[in-house]
Amino acid sequence: MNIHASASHRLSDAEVAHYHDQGYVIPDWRLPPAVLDRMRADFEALKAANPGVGSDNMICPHIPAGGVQGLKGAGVWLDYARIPEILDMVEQLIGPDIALWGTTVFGKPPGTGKRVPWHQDGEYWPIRPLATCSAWIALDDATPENGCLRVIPGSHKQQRLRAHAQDDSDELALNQVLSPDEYDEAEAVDFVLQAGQVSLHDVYLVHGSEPNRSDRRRAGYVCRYMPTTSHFDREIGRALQAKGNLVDFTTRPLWLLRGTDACGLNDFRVGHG
Ligand SMILES: O=C(O)CCC(=O)C(=O)O
Repeated sequence: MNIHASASHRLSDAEVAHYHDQGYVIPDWRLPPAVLDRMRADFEALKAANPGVGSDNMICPHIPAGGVQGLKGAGVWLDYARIPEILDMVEQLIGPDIALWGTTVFGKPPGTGKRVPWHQDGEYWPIRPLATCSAWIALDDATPENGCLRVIPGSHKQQRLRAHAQDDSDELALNQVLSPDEYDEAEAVDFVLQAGQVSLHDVYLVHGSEPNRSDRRRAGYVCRYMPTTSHFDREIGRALQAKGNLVDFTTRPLWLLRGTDACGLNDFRVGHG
């Protein structure tokens, strides 16, 4: 599917400054309604194709041939990760050399959708130096009632990974949990989004989300974009897995979406066969 091949969009200077200062931005842009409808239908198809995988955390739907969790994905999710307006905005934030290295649908079902514990993404990822901009696309309206994303503004600034502990309990959608003395929940900001809106956040930003206690679904599709000045280091991935990270990064395919491999260390062949 060719989504808006010729479209482009630029963040304002104020939006770029907000991202760098606060660690996130909710741009003044939204998905065209037809693309949103299509994405919602593709989410239904993804769930139907994967009855054994809970929809709270469906990892790498963009990899058609069995991603993590044995997920049967579909190429259309890669098309969504290539939406030019989103890449334009990401380019303003992380530069012109961009690799896609991951995607996830966090599709919290009504009533039972799980908590995403407070965490920093960098705790989970084998990228050095740590860098990634995550684009979280709302498939549904997201509010505090259905468990919207919550962040601690400015918590990315020290570029420091804070203390996390592992918790494999079933009520959590992720298992690395930030120590409560590492943040002040009173500072949290809710990302209230309408379906089709997007938020962009930095790899060091402290964030999480509450369970979905409402009768409305809260699904988001997040795409992870890395500047290729960083290295997606599969050996670090192996070490993270040995420490309890549930995801295998050793065979994860990377896609170079813009520019070149600036650090020269990234392997774009692994996992594509
Ligand atoms: O969708 C959520 O509630 C959590 C998303 C998240 O942690 C992320 O995109 O990094």
